Amino acid sequence: MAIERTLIIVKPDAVNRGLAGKIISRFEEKGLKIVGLKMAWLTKDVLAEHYAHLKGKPFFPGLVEFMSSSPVVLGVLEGRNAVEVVRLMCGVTDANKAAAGTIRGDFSMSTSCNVIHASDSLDTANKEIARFFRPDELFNYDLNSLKYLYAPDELGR
Ligand code: FUP
Repeated sequence: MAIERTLIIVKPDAVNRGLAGKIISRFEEKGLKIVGLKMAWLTKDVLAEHYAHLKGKPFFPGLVEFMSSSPVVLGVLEGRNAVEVVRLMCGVTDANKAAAGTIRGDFSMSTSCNVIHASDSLDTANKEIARFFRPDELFNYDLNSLKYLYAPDELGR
């Protein structure tokens, strides 16, 4: 299994309900590495591109309206099999059917206001990351928890 990168969007409902930190924490606790993180107010144009596969659905105009109603938090997460892992952590689209313990299952009762977006395949992830992040907004670094839990002298170095 390869190390992958995937895109998440903490949606306007989650940002406005004060859940952004909690949701991002879940991914950190799981062991996914944050390699990109920012806040942005998405335009209707970029959302039309992002949700192009849903154009023509009756809920499409409402979806674009909702997603552009406030700033969102965008993240790129890295880890082993990250695309599938993050999708499993999010749960199914209809939050009422999402399993307890998933992010949608725990934080939403809606199909539309379902708190989080996550890329659905590696191919989509690559396109979505490029859509929302410039290369210089993504960071290559080693997760080194020990180094940041203690000062060098506390480790006897
Ligand atoms: P998902 O991959 O789980 O985010 O689901 P989709 O790509 O099928 O849908 C994208 C977004 O469209 C959902 F997150 C919410 C919205 N949507 C609705 O509002 N109503 C629906 O019936 C289906 C999707």
